[in-house]
Amino acid sequence: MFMHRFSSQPAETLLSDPTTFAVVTFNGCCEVSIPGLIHSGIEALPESESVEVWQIPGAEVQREQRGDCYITKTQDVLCAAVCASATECLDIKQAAYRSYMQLIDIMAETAYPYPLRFWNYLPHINRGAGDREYYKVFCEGRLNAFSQSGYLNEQFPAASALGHGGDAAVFYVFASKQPAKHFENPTQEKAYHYPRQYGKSRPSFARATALSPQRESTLFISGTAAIVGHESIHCGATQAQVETTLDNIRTLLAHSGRHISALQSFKVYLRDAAALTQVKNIVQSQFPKVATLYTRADICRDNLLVEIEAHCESGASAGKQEPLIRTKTQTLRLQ
Ligand code: 3EB
Repeated sequence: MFMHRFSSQPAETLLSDPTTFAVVTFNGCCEVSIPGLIHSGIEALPESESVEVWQIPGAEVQREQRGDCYITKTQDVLCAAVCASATECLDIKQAAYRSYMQLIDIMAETAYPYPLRFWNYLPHINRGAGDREYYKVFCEGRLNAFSQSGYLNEQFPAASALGHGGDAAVFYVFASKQPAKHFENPTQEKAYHYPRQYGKSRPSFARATALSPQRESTLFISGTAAIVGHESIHCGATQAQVETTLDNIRTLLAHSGRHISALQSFKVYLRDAAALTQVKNIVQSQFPKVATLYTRADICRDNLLVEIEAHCESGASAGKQEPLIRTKTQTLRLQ
């Protein structure tokens, strides 16, 4: 249903196309002020495109503003985005709660009540110690909003949560008129069951979310990192973290019944820009056909160096099946 690609065209040109569902920029600016256009706050790395485009072939989107929220609708899906200012972000628990309540209210009002995927781009995500670490406090506000709105753990959708160098936050959601289907990774603890050491409130997301059964070919894969069980592994080792992350994505694809050839795009978030060449070499050699955007971002645990999110569509290209290739790390782990 979605066509996800990266581009260097001006946002206005992309938005003038009625099939353009959302345009997300990666130029360090963090703002939403036009429906359909989201400035993430994250920066693309050199030689990467600076814009991502979500299009829905055949659709005629409607764009509108509702209060602080900027929305795009088709017959089936909604995109809603909201920004929290630098001042609001001083209390990230409240800012996350308020922003999520706004997005959830819009989903209810417009009758797209089933979230498919959230993106959370936050300032200074690793600031603070113990339970006061910024990301953990964000998780408290997010869970409060979900709980108060009646969402159960099993209804949380796919998500990404990354940090940038700015001081505001942007939150956006893709939601559906039809119930979605959520998946977990059998080699990872469910995020909403992580042990207490990761904060007062557990992270509220699923490892992947598919559109309703009729449209199951679309799969949103959450930000994925070198986490096995609930623990970060290979801390300090970029190459091993990237390999484990890619293995986690393969496991999730297999578990959700998707073939590798369904992978349409990757977005790679790197804590250290200097690791770009090394990471690119690994990703390109393992997935030469997947369109990939490389960005500089802080990962929500300070011991993680890389996070990768993915989008899958199995349509026209689904017939071109390639053999499943297992990497050394995955083979070792499966023993
Ligand atoms: C993890 O697996 C790594 O809090 O929304 C990945 C995807 C991560 C989404 C979120 C966090 C989130 O726990 C971090």
